[in-house]
Amino acid sequence: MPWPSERDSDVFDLIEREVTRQNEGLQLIASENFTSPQVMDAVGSVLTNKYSEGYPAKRYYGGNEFVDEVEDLARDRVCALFGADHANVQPHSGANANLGVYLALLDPGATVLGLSLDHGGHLTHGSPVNISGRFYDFVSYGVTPGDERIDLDQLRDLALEHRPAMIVSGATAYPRSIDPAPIREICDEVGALFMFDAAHIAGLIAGGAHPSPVPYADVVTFTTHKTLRGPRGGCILSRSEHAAAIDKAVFPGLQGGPLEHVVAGKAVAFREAATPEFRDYAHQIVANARAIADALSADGCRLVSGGTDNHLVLLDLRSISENLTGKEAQVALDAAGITLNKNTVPDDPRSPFVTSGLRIGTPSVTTQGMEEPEMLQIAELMMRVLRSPADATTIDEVRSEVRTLCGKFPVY
Ligand code: DSN
Repeated sequence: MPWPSERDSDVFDLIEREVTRQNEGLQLIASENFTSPQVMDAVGSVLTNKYSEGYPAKRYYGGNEFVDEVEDLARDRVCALFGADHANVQPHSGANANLGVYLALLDPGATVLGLSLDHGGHLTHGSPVNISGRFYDFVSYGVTPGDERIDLDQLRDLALEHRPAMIVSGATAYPRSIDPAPIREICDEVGALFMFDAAHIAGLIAGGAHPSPVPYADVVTFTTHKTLRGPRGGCILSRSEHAAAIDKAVFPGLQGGPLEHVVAGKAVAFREAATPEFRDYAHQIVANARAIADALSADGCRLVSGGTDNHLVLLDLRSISENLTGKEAQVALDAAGITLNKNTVPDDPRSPFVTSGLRIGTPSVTTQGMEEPEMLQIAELMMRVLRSPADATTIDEVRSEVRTLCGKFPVY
């Protein structure tokens, strides 16, 4: 074989160190998870060698008989999992899934409503620094100042005023359930299409721990690697009348050759997500988030919206100390082996690089098998660091306790 026999230790030593980091620390980033060995086998397979532009039975190159079956399996499994008419499993990412929908269903410059980024939305929901905000005319809606839930009155008022072609629902930092029914009503009232970005909660929906938007929305997009626990990638579900336009937008409109090794990993993950064990898992993610929320609240912390219904908690650090920023807290917790991300809170006076909040997610620790007692311990460990973020002794002590806790729940 022409391949080098010498191991590329530059790369593989770093991967080994990352394995250790994932095993020995607490992974609380709400958009991450630990995918299964079978998903990783599929993603590491020879399917990476194949070009397969097009769709099953309609490819540009030969040799796709097995790839076609893999992609058909992925499409059939995800349609069955969510009760959808049609699926496109080729988007390389959630951002591409969203862009594919916009390309398929909107004219350039069309008016769209999306949740504002600092109220929990996503860059692809119209941020001016994203292609969505540059090519379409997005108008932002937000959460109420009182209970910090999506402000449906404001959403309706904006819809009546701007008559958008589409309303985008879904979030990346919103700790509450999103009821799709009233949003469908607003869409119908103003003649807008309804896109639901379920990236964060796809696994909760699959497991019955969050209401499904599929019966209400024209299109549902999601990433496959968050609560759904599959490989890194995107997916679009749609009603049949949008299927052809969406397929054409993803390829050849937006992407070239699909990553069929990743599509195979998605197929594996969709089967895993259809099991009774996954249902239990999805509900435990929520129970664990609630346990952390309750513990932090009991310790005097202010949580955005007062708690959680899903996989994440948004902690307003100003309730611990006025001067404590998300940036400082993230660095101190990471040093203690607790990895999560700084996050803006609604109407945050600080920039997204500094922030006043932290986003805490439970998908990964729940995959490890941790339950409510461990969540109480995690909340207590976090609070010790957050009360003394500059204290090296505290950070060392917490780091050692984190390693001991994680040692009881090995991942890889
Ligand atoms: N980066 C993802 C998240 O953390 O929510 C969104 O794209």
